[in-house]
Amino acid sequence: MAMEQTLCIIKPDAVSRNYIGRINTRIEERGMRIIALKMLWLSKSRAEEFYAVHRGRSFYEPLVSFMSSGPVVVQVLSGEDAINDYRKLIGKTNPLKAAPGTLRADFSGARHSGALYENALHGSDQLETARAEIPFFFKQHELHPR
Ligand code: IDP
Ligand code: MG
Repeated sequence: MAMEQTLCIIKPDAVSRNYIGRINTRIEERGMRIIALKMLWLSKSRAEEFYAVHRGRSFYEPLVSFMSSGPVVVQVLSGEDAINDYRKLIGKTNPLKAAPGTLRADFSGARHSGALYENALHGSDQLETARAEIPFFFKQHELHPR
């Protein structure tokens, strides 16, 4: 398996409920390494840009409002097969259908609000996506592979 880097965002629902540490413990216990991280508050226009591929979908406007509703943690994870491995760890996009024990099943705001876009975590879906999403938030010198 190849060493890969992937972008993780801990979304406002999970940050506001104080789940940063619990989520990152699961990521580290899985064997992935956090090689860059920061907390920031996305503007509406930055959130629109990040999710531009979904423009026009019914959930786009509420998703962008949600993603700019409070601080997020953005981080780069590294590990063997990290892109797919991390997607497995977070579970299905619909957090109410994610398998028990996945991060989305355990930490999403949707469990309380029913809003499906509140699914706690973002993860790059493939290599090309990761290669575009990581520089959206980090400069090369901010990554610390180890
Ligand atoms: P992903 O985050 O699992 O890759 P995408 O299809 O790329 O899923 O969608 C991006 C984000 O948009 C999801 O994480 C979720 O927050 C939101 N989203 C996707 N599909 C729906 C939906 O059908 N209803 C509400 N929100 C959705
Ligand atoms: Mg996606």
